[in-house]
Amino acid sequence: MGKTLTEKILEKHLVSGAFIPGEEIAIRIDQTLTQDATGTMAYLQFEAMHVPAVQTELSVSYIDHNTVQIGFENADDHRYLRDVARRYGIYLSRAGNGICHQVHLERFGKPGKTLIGSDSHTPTGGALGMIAIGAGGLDVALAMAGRPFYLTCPQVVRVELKGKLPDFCSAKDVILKVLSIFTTKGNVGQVFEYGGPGVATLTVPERATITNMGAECGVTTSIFPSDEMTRLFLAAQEREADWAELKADPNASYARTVAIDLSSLEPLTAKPHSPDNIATVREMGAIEVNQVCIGSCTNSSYKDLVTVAKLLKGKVAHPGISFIIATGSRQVMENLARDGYLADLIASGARIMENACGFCIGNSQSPPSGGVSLRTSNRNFMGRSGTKDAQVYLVSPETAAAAVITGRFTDPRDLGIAYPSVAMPRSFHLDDSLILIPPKGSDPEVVIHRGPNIGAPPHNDPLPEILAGEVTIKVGDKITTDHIIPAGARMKYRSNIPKYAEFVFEPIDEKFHLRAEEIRRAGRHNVIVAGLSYGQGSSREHAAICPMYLGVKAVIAKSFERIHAANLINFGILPLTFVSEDDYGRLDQGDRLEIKNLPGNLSADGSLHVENLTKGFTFRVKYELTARQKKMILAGGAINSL
Ligand code: MIC
Ligand code: SF4
Repeated sequence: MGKTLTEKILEKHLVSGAFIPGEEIAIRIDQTLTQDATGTMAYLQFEAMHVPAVQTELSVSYIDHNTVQIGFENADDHRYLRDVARRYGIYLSRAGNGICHQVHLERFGKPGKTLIGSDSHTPTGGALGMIAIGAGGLDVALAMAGRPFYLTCPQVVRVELKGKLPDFCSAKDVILKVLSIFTTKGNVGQVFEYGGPGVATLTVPERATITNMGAECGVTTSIFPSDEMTRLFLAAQEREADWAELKADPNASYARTVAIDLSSLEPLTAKPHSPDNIATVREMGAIEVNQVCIGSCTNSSYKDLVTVAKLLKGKVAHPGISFIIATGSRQVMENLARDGYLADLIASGARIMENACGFCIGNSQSPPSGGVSLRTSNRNFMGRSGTKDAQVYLVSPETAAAAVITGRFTDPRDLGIAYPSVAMPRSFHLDDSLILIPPKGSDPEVVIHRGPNIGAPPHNDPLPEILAGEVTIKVGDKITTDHIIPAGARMKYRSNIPKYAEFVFEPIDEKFHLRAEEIRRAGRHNVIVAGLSYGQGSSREHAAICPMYLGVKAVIAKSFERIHAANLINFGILPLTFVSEDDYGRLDQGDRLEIKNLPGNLSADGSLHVENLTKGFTFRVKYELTARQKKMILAGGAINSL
């Protein structure tokens, strides 16, 4: 039997276990990436491991998320990250150089390598034929310390692409189609491996849009073969030597195959408030639009922006539209400038932002109250834009440009203009001067500056004998990490857990932290009850650390998303699932719950009895924990168990 590309790369990196889907494996990690919003905590944890220098082939620290500096906090984080990078042998991509995923694709990703990153969109690197996985900061810190990365061996799903994209349809429409098929839940433990004749028609940046948003499906990662297109992209980056041809065997077998005919696609959108709420742009009618944001790590390649520049040439943004552009990297921005397209975009009324996450994470450019915002980014969760009642739609750059012209939702095919086909350049103008290369190994002389907002990672106690719990909050399905611990304006507290913890569940229930403190003071443990797919979205481990800090010991959900479940375990919080989902309906906020003899019961058969003391009934929950994870949970988290 032949092998999938996923299996080939994972097998080459296996440290323990075998390629048996569903079983735990450990793999060697070649490359890591962090970004500033998750990186500070990751490096604080790395420092606590007392390893003299990073043990990977390459580790890169990016400053791209918290680049709006209102107050000293973010600037202090940037300075800390610069010092830590030099001290421990980490490359530093300075603020202004671009978004981690785009820059990593351009300058560092390599076919056949493994990459983990403390950001859920790390799978963007799969566009180059590498296994690139999003993880919590602690897992990345462990990889930098030379330890393997543990994951559930994935099932490989083949997405077979046929045909060729029609005019005015682009990679965003492909991944929105994928999201309409797979949705944002139920794909945990899978890898989407792209294949078929349609693959050859897509450039690496287009593939990157697709692998990037695979994160919205909740898969472990997505991957494309490394082929002639990959070679051309790497050659354009003067990195042809990094290229190798990689593909699945023709007789490889897959858990499932889904075919998509690119030729039959039409412009799509993800309606508020979920990336899988898909409709055609035509179906939307002529809804009035207030804001258009083009950029983010999903759609801000050179080709994306040149297409927009060409569509808008000679036109000015409709008076009703605030038109925002945030390019993915300094390289893209500089090439647009050198080729004259930046001038065209400025002439069309674009408000040019930094090469950074910016609007995507809601730390700037929030839309007006109740406003409609069309964005080329990857997430439209409620409130993420910074405006609670805004209506955010995810669209392709082509559809975004059409709305800039008309002020309304418009199918770009109805603009009545010819589609500007844009080829990927044979070579990009390259300038890595904003990447600081560290000295080989470590430099113990470097003084690490820490501002007053940077605290040590918090301590957790071992798991108690008896969980004397109270349901602090009961939430529904598809709760994202943006609900659990918001980003945007709150993100500057990432390095200050006591302060950041005040915002746990802020978008749903501002009083959560007060209740949690009260329950903890009363000597009880906080328990969160949730529906399906708990912890979607961002990889931020703060969605586990801050609840841990507030005394949360267990989350009982119908199901969990992968990165969040791993983060909960890393920080000593039990992820439990209902044996019978009906029991979800029988629980309410305030119910007292008890689980007896936790250490003893955890080592048994994978299920636990929970007594509802308030209502007088018992129900069963299950857990899927390996021996390694049980040890970690019992110790109160990974740091304690180390
Ligand atoms: C996101 O897109 O939600 C983020 C902000 O990039 C997060 C990381 C973070 O919360 O810092 C992610 O995707 O993991
Ligand atoms: Fe940044 Fe948005 Fe990409 Fe997250 S999804 S890395 S916030 S651009």
